[in-house]
Amino acid sequence: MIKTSLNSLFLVIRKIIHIDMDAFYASVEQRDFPELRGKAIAVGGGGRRGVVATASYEARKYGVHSAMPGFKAKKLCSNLIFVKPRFEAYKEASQQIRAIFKNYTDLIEPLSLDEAYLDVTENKKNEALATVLATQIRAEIFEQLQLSCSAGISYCKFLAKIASDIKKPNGQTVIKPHKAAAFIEQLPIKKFYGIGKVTAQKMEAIGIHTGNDLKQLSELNMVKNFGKMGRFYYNIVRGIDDRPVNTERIRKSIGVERTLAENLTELSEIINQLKMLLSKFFDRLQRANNYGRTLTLKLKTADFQIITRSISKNYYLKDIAEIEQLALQLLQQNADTFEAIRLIGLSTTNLEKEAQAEWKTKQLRLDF
Ligand code: DCP
Ligand code: MG
Repeated sequence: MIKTSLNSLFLVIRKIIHIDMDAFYASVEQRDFPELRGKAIAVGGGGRRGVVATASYEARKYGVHSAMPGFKAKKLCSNLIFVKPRFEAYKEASQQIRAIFKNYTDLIEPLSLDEAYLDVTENKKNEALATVLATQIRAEIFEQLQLSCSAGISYCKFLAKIASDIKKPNGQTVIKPHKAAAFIEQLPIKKFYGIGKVTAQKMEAIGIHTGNDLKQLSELNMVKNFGKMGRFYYNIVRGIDDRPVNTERIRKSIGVERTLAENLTELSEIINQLKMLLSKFFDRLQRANNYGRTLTLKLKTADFQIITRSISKNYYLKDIAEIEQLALQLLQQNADTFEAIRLIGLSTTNLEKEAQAEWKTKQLRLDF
């Protein structure tokens, strides 16, 4: 009894939002080219063997969808307009939405250009209701980018992801913990994010069509039937998913490199280049306010061989004079391994912020 109540003291129910842009590429095109608005358009899919990347909702009414061959899409929808993709524009929009997410939380895990998980258990707005935050985020995205998106809100990634699809486009759905079991039980297997197409077919073949069907399998049977993933399925079908929101891939290295205008053979010239590179490198470290314990020198020889040499300390390298001395040491110790150099680079790994982030994740896990 005592143990249970102590545990519940530390139980943190997380609040996860999954945001997914609506008809992303197509919406960017319709935004930027008003003549395309309200029309059935497909991004990609042109040419003889093209495949549709995505279609506007107007085109989806005809059954046009992602990954469909262009000719088939045209058959379904004769007035379909094919538009060439402009990846730069999608990337820019993606960066803008991520900047908006940052106003709410630093715990952001992008899944692709147009979707991300946000852990808003603690958030920069001090707002207790994740649904309110989702509404605000969607409004802010629409105001700044004139693009709509949908949101799923729940206590875990699995449910948040599925929820964002329910009221698409331009809607949001919350799945509260006490509603999770019933929701998952009625969920068709093909909607389980994390169960691949092939596995889903295998499940259907043995009569598993819904969450409820899947739930009947023992853990042992799950593993027998579906291998390593079996345990994951066993858990998600019970609404158990502790996977943390993995903060935008934690940076593992910081570096700079430069391809030289001409191959350098003289050690003194290489040293000069290295010193110039060093100031740029140090500037980056300072701006990131992130320093590493390992320094690596990279050289590409005139015949395209890559030489890397590293040195590690048990403290973070924050002093430019020391970094210079170590870099020169790495260069001079290896001067007899090359004749001419065409590229030179400096990088650092075992970063301070990486270590801090790992520590934080471990702490968070302990709280469960
Ligand atoms: N995409 C692609 N090829 C696919 C699927 C998607 O190139 N087979 C691209 C185009 C989409 C973007 O990725 O615009 C995002 O994919 P989504 O699955 O989120 O689809 P959409 O955002 O287009 O539509 P939805 O409103 O259903 O999210
Ligand atoms: Mg999308």
